[in-house]
Amino acid sequence: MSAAETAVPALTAPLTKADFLTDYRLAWESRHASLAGRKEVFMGKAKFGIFGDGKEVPQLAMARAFQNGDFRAGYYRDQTFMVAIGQLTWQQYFAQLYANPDVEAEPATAGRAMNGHFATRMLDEDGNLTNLTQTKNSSADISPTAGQMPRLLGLAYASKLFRQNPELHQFTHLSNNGNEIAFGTIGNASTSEGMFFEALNAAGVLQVPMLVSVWDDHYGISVPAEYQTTKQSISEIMMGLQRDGEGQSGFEIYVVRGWDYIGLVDTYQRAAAVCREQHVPVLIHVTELTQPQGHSTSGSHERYKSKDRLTWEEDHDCLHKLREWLLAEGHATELELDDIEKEAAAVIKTARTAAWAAFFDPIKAERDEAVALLEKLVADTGTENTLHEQVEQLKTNPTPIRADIVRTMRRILRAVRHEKRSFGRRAVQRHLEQLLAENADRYNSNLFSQSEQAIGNIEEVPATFAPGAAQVDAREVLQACFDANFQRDPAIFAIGEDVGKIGDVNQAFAGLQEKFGELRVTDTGIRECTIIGQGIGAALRGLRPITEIQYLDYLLYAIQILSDDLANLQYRTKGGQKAPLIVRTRGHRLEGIWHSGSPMQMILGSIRGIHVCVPRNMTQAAGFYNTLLRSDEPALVIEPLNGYRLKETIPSNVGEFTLPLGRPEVLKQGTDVTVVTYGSMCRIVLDAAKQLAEVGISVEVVDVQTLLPFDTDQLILDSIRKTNRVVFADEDVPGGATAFMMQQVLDEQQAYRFLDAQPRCLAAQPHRPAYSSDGDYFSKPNAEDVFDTIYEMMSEDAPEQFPAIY
Ligand SMILES: Cc1ncc(C[n+]2csc(CCOP(=O)(O)OP(=O)(O)O)c2C)c(N)n1
Ligand SMILES: [Mg+2]
Repeated sequence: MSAAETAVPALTAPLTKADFLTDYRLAWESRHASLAGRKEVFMGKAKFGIFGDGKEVPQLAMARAFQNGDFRAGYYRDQTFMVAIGQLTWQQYFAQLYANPDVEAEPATAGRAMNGHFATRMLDEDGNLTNLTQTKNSSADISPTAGQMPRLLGLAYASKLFRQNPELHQFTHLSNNGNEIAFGTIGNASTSEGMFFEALNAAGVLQVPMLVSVWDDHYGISVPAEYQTTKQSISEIMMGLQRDGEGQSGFEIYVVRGWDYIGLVDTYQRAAAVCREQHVPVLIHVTELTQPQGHSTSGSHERYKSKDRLTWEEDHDCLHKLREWLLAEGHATELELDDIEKEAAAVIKTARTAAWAAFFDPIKAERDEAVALLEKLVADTGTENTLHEQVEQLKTNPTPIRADIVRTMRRILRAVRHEKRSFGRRAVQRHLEQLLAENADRYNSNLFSQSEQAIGNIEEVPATFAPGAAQVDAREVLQACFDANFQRDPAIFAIGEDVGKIGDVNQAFAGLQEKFGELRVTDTGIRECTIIGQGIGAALRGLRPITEIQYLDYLLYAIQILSDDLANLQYRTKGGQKAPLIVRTRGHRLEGIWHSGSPMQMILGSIRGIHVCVPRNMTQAAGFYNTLLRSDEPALVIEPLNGYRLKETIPSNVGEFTLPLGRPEVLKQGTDVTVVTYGSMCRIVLDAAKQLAEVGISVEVVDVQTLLPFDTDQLILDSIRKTNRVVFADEDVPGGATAFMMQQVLDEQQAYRFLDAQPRCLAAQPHRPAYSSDGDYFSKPNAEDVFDTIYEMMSEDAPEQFPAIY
């Protein structure tokens, strides 16, 4: 049933009986996989399970509309779809349930995400994108409900750019003229999230080929639609998005029952045609779905569903309905269908057994190898029985995990620490090191790119300055940098609030929309979360977005998606996907509670996997953009908000020079105290250093330049070796990024060994900064604060030379 009539015809080549039976078979394989999966969890072979039972039939219909080059951004119910498009095998499905960390066995996440988190591998062995037009693609799922929606918008937006921007037509491995649909799936209850509404509205504004299916089973865990959705119907309340007719902007909205096989197939064919050909976003509300086994293995739905509801679900189970229909239409006999169901069960049993063996046999072999080495060691040492006991325990453990092996080895090595370093002891130690390295690869690798374009591989090109080069407003340095990069690489585009027509609120893009067109430099609605998602999705598809968050304070609206999606994309796919998104924002210091925040610890704590650049001026910022736009890693660049109108000298190679990440710069040499700082604070600290010089104190000022990565060559340590005193200064709250820097320097770099004085942290007040220049002075660290802090340190050492001021 279509809520709006479209001119697009129904399926041209009708499905045959063989197609019906193929679908029926797959539906039952999927059902048996769900049933078996739950049992595996209850038998203790997996820790948690969430399955796609009750959602099989609509996914078969969706798969029939999904073509090579298309993308999915969905959630944990989509196993039937993933198998139907040939991007998941049942053995891989069980490998994920068991958390097999072998990427060959579990290509979606290498055991890192829990089960039901689907993804295809989009990178080759060198970390480069494969030909995405020849495969069916799924972006990597995340658990936060509706978290797939921002990325989905970006996947769809890329099609619009590929179709409408002729400069992109050369990238034939990325797109076929923008014909790709981004298919989204979401549960009914998850549509209550703000991200859902934000993404749908944005898709309507942008007119992008985004096809969203809502799997509506009336529940979100135990909470029914009465508590989730106005009028209990997402399609009804979204009807205002419905376009008025062909050529008008808006959505097409369809409602179809989840057990109506033919209705579903027809709907998806019509919906996909209009979406693909006309780039009209589509919402398909799939109603009357069920959850035969309840939400997940964490509970049973009998606790919260009425008897009537349970009976209704039994009657409306999409598999039972499909069977009824096949029989009623005479497409199959009872016997044929019984056979298919039985064969499906056997297929799942085989897949499950093979997946378990592939998961468990290597662990057992590892265990046996470790036991052999440990037995030798224990025999050598002839120590107490407890050691024998520990080895015996490991040896006879029927379900060992890798932690058991490593734990036992570490404890036994600990116990024999007084013994002589025998051959056996050395062998265990060596083996332990090897196991730790293997497990680090399994569980701690691929946070960053491993490719040729990894940030550390970008060639360093120093800035050059023509003699007598003009001093310009700092924003013009950025403008020239972006101009050069936009000319160099047609895949680069910038979006954000006020970025297009006026060239951003500080005019670093001024004139660039006129020059490069509206598709390259583009205004967006006020919607930080989906601005980031628009960038993530487009970057996944090989484009090079710069997404702008107007002020650092508003990054809070986007931090969730940066953290949950972008930051761990490489990690959660073990190098299977990448999204080299650059997030541009400005902050630290200007005016008032919501325009001068510097919540750096919030950022550092939540987006590991994304680089964080904190340039002190626009030339440094330009250097970072030049580096990042040549790399394939995501980054956040925080420009100093009070720096756009200061004068800077424009480098003659403004679009070419690159700044390495993780390398601090000594802004002023000194011998008494090292001050470690960044961003707008650099100027304040330099000012204080000048004043301190007047009283005979020599300050070395170090700009860290990037917080992530942080001083990879330990240059700060060199400074502290010389001064033996250190102050960490910034504008975050106390215990914020100053604490981070202190940990990096004292703990990681072990600078405590060279300190003659207590290290100090100088941060802002613990509240948001107040408005006005006085508000700034009394809320943020100022030059006098820096002066006093450093003077006090010196006074402690030499009170006669530096008598107390106060
Ligand atoms: C942001 C967030 N809040 C809560 C959860 C826990 N949670 C997981 S699934 C779920 C219910 C989702 O229901 P629905 O969207 O209807 O999907 P269904 O499971 O019914 O298919 C909840 C609350 C979560 N994963 N993310
Ligand atoms: Mg639901």
